[in-house]
Amino acid sequence: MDNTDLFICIDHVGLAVPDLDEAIKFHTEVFGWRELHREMNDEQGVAEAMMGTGAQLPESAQIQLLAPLSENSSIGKFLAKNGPGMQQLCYRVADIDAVCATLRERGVRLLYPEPKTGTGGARINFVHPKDSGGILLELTEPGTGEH
Ligand code: MC0
Repeated sequence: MDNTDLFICIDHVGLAVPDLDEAIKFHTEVFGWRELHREMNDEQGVAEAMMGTGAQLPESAQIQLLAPLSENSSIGKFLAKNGPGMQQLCYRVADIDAVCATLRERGVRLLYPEPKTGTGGARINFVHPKDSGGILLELTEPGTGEH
């Protein structure tokens, strides 16, 4: 893979929230976001909702509301340390295996040796915040069920 076009676009920004239902209510009623998709991801320890604007993808922006399933989960620990707020930035990729291989060649640490399952059956991995300028960077290759 050459220097250009590792990423397609920003897929979503993930917000850590203590309570998913309350966060969905707030973001729909106050900010006019629409709920596109909701699921539980036991492996990631989250209950999550993908929220969009009225536009169709790729114009639609997306935010992902992430509530912890336990205090020991990534979101549980993030909330305990930082309180609610922006937890991750997620880039969409076409071929996550190729992008991860390129990033590893460039000395970037990926959190998982192989991609795991994310929202809507996506294949996901994360760049450690220490290797991405202090931001937890998620990479997602969308599945067929993603909105
Ligand atoms: C930790 N750090 C962060 C951070 N989390 N920096 C920026 N953004 C974050 N979200 C920093 C800490 O401040 C600390 O820096 C250092 O990283 C180590 O943090 P820690 O608190 O000691 O470590 P842990 O145990 O909390 O682990 C952090 C780590 C973890 C990123 C490895 O959160 C993780 O594995 N995340 C990936 C999985 C995940 O986030 N899943 C939930 C979303 P200092 O300077 O103090 O040393 S699931 C999802 O997103 C799926 C459903 C999807 O989109 O499809």
